[in-house]
Amino acid sequence: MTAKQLLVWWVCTAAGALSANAQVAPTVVAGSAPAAAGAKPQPDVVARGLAHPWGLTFIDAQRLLVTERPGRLRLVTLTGQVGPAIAGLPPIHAAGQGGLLDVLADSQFAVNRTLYFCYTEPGAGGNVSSTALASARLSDDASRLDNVRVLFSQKPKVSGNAHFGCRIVESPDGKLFLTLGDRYHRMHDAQTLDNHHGKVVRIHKDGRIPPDNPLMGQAGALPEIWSWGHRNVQGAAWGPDGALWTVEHGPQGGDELNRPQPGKNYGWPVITYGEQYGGGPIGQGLQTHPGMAQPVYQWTPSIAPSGMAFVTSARYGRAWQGSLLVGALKFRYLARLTLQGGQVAGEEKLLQDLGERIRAVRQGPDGLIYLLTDSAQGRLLRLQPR
Ligand SMILES: [Ca+2]
Repeated sequence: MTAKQLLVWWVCTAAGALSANAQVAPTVVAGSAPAAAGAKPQPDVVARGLAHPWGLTFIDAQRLLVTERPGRLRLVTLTGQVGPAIAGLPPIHAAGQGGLLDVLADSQFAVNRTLYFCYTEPGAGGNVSSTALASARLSDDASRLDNVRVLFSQKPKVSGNAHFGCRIVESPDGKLFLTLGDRYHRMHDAQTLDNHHGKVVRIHKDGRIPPDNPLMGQAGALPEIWSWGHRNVQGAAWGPDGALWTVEHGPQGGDELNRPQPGKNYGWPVITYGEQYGGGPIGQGLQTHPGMAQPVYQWTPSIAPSGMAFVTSARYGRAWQGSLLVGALKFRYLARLTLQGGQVAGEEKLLQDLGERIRAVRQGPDGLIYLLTDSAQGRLLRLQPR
């Protein structure tokens, strides 16, 4: 990578938008329009003062857990109280894009107080790391984590502080999906199955490997793998269609929305709609190849998608129900994708006036959408229907 490419990469993936990147195309509204024209939902601030918040999960109707990338987990209430750092996290390698990343309450949290979190796990000697997924029990007073157990560690641990992926999804049958990045300088690993770079993996809640995983028993393949050929998957959600959906960062262009199916290859870095930072083809410059799945949708230029959530509630009217919301870091907006027959029928750009990097998107128990903004003074926002 040349110095120019490195600079462009840094601007696009880490440092956020400079003025050149902040220019956005006019709003395009296709497919179904919001219920009342000119009455888009508006954000209100629930909590502020969060240091690079990355993930959130509700534990009851009024309280949620929020991660801060530097390595803290906090209890936040809908009345705006931000609690002290919860004790008991394992060692975390917080550098670059790494740190404490996603958190997810178990679907049975009300009875088992179990949560899952993923983070950058340091390796021996401190100069290598990889993404790990752990479970824990939140103490009754919510002050500490008990019974912390590492369920999965991405292999191998390598140097570098980029492309950790790291969204957690629980499927309705009680399995955990974890999305993983290609670690940037190991992008070719995404096409080989003896490692976890550029993969989506699926495990049981106790770390065991489901016997129906697609590569179970295949010589030379790691059995946790669900799908591969991904780049940096920072968004994931279970869809109302009963399938996993993900978003991943492309290089310069070619950010993707995928619906990862078991045992399928999503192409990176053999096929991509993006190019090298600073220009030039990646590999042979292919966009299609036999045996490699196409994305459902792609963004060129890159928006840098992170969190995502489906709107399943009726709080925003019929036009929004079933929409997929995707937070954009680089272009600083919230994308609302309308889906028809499993395809994207239109994209509406929301919250452009806010000018914030949208890191996480979740629907709360009240059916409203909650967002985290990524900055040193990050905020928890709630989208209010109009
Ligand atoms: Ca792809």
